Order: sequence, then structure tokens, then C-alpha cells
Amino acid sequence: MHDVINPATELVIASVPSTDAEGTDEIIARAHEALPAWKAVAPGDRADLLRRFSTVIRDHVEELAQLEVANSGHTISNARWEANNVANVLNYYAGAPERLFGRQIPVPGGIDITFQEPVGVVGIIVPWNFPMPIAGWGLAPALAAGCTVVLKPAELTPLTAIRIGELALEAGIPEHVLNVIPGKGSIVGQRFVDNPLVRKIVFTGSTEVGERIMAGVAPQMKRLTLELGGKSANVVFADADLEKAAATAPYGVFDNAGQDCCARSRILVERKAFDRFMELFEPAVKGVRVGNPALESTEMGPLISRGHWETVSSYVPDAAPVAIVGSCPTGPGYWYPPTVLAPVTADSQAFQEEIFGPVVSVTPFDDELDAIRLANNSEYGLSGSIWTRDLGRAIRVSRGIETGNLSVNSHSSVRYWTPFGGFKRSGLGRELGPDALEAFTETKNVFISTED
Ligand code: TAP
Repeated sequence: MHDVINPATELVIASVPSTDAEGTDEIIARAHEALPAWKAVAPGDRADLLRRFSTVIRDHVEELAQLEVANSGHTISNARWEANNVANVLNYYAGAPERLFGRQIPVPGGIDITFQEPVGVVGIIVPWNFPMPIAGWGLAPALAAGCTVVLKPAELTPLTAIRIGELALEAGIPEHVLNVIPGKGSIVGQRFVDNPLVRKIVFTGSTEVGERIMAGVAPQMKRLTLELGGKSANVVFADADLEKAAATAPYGVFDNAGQDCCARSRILVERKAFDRFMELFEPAVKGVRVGNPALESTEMGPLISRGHWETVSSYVPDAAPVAIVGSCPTGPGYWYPPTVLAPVTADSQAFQEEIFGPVVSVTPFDDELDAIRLANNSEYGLSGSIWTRDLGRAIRVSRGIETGNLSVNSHSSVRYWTPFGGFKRSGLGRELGPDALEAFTETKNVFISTED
């Protein structure tokens, strides 16, 4: 058993089984046995089941959100958004089973037709920072494609995934089609990698573990989607609406206490606007309301664990160039205040490494080329923002930055209608958007002779 701790109180709120390797293999075997029947469900019926699943989630948004507040320290408003996101994504992919078309290709001597076949059992490995949405982005298109799913939530945050598994059954998803398996990554996750009945892995987590999984699946040529770390740039040009850029910058990096792969944790500001930006940024940072995540007014909760608190703190040693510090509660809970380091040079650890906490660095740049060079001075390429009133520049800089998801004059990152994923060491493949089912199907072509 594993104790689940509320990061805002440090109290144990539940105890969850730690599945062992044998137990994991048994569940994988059942998911494999459930495949033929799930694949045979008529597309319209599979669509109906996914819509019903979406509705049941929608009916339980408040319960799921409260569970996430207690387990992960997410603010209640974020947690409601996250639960609704699962319902929305299920509803979106409920449109897919009836649109899984093949093609008809005229070839000499006959025709060739193609089929999109489900890859088989899909293993989804979820990190602790967004337990609900990340589970949903994998399981919804996988189920829509006719795959069955084994899903491992993070050991720190298993509660909402376990509940979503129960709600799937309540919605009529057949037994063993969606299987939630709590336990350790090194045991349950490793079985997903090693067990040949799992044909595809969707991994979201650190680049380090992603690398190991990629190497681990190579001998079996298992299909793989990787959503990994980030160190995204928020690029602010002097011609931008500086008031808006500065007022929203805290929410682009401190949302979910900075435990966000898309966090804009490097703010790059054109040198001639640097002082003005910092002047505007200070009250915005100090105004972030950090505290009890169950309160409607709270904007930022605690970090996930004591161990993670120590990691984040290590990026702010006594000698760090701390320019602005916000406030946070004292007492029980893994609280860390919004912290701004400035000016930070590109060779420093805070500029290069993913801190995954509410710590942001600010660095000046000289011109467009310098901004692109600095933004690309990272092994990661997941997200980012560009602030300018010059549309041509916004497009030029967007094309220049090596990253998968950008927003102009906005800090939003993920929309389930559009493909999401990273360049460089931020990942492999794309989730969400209209083409997501390609990652859960194999294309088969069948030649039909028209010879006499
Ligand atoms: P990890 O430590 O990599 O853990 C992620 C998941 O992998 C957990 O469920 C973990 O299990 C499991 N795992 C650990 N070792 C494993 C192994 N050997 N084989 C299979 N599974 C294993 O990451 P984290 O600290 O939870 O999450 C933070 C990281 O995720 C950050 O780098 C963040 O940027 C990234 N992230 C990326 C995205 C996208 S969409 N790109 C979104 C969110 C987060 P345990 O429960 O045992 O730890």
C-alpha cells in the first residue's frame, strides 16, 4: 500500500494499493483478452459509449475536482477545468469511431484499400502534475480507435484516475477495456515497457525517464508517444502591450505552482523595455494569491511533495539574483513563493534547467535575431509565447523558435482541437487535435485484383 498525502496539509488522505509486476501482467492479459470484443463494437455504439462516459464525467466534475484539490493541491478552479477537460476530450473523440476512414487507391491490375487497425493494448503512463487531463488525452483517442488501455497514474496522485476508471464502468465501458493500475513507475510502468502484449506506450513525464522508456521499447519496436520536459520562453518585444504582457506573465509560469511542462519559465525582454517591464511585473507577481487551494479566490497552491520542494529550493541559493518574491503561507504544506530571478544569463542553471516550480528567470535581448537565438538556447522545445503588435514579426519569430506550441499575445498552451507536443528533447509525436487517432492505429493496405 502507498499513502497519499495532501500537499497543502501534509496529512495522509488515502492509502492505495501498489500493484506488483505479476498483478500488472494479469491486468495487461485481461486488457488483451478484451480487445477483440471492443474492436468489434460497431463504430456508432463505441461513439455512444464514449459520449456516455463524457456525460458521467461531467456529472462528477465537482467530486473529481475536490479529489484533485486534496490529492494534488491544485486550485479548485483549475481542478474543475481539468475534470471538464476530460469530459470535453472524450466528447471530441467520440466523433472519431464513425470517421475512421480508409482510402481507395487505384493501382495497376486492381484497387488497393486501406484500413486503420487499432494498435492493441495501449499503456499510458501519467505524471503527477496534471493527473486528469494527461490521462484523458491518451485514453480518449485510444478507446475511440478500438484499443484497450492500461493506465498507470503517478504514485503521488492516483486518486482521480482510479475514480475515472470506476466512472468508465458506470458509463457502460465494458470491463477490462480501461484499466487503472496504481503503483510504482519502476514496477508497473516498467511492465508496460517489457510486456509484449502492450503494443504502444504513451508516456508523459521527465525527459530522463522518457529516454529510458524509448531505449526500453526498442527491441520490441513498440509504438511510442513521448511528452517530456520544457523550458519555454516568453518573448516580450518593446512594441508589445507591456501592461498586458507583464500582468499575465505570472500566470504563464506560476500556474499550478510552476509544475507545468508548458511553463514560460524564461522571460526574454527587449533591452529597451526591460526596466519598464520589471516595474510592471513586480506588482503582478506580488499580487498572485497563494494559499488554501480549496478557496475560490486562490490562484496558486503548494508544491507536490517535500522532495520536490527541496529540488525547487536548490535553484534559488543565497547567491541567486532574486529580483522579486511573492508571498505564501507558512506552516504545514509544501509552500513556495512566486520567485523572479533577474537578470539571468543564458549559461546559468536557472536558464537551462527545468525547475518545475514557481521560479522564473528574466533575461534581456537586443533584437529579433537575438530573441530567437536565446529562445532556442535550450535542449527543450515545448511551448512559448511572443508579445508584439507587429504581426509580421510575430510570424517571423514564431517560425524561428524551435518549439511545438506557441501563442502570440497570450500565454495559453493547450487546446484539444489542435496538435500538442514538443520539438527536440521535449518529446516525440503529437497528442490531441484531429489526427490523434493516427498514433493509435496501424495502416493496413489490401490489394484487390480486378483481373479476370
Ligand atoms: P517522471 O518522474 O518521469 O514520472 C512520470 C511517470 O513515469 C510517473 O507515473 C512515474 O511513476 C513513471 N515512471 C518512473 N520511472 C519509470 C520507469 N522506469 N518506467 C516506466 N515508468 C516510470 O516525471 P514526473 O516528475 O512525474 O513529472 C514531471 C515531468 O513531466 C516534467 O519534466 C514535466 O515537464 C513533464 N511533463 C510533460 C508534459 C508534456 S505534455 N510534455 C506534461 C506534464 C509533465 P512514479 O509514480 O513511480 O513516479
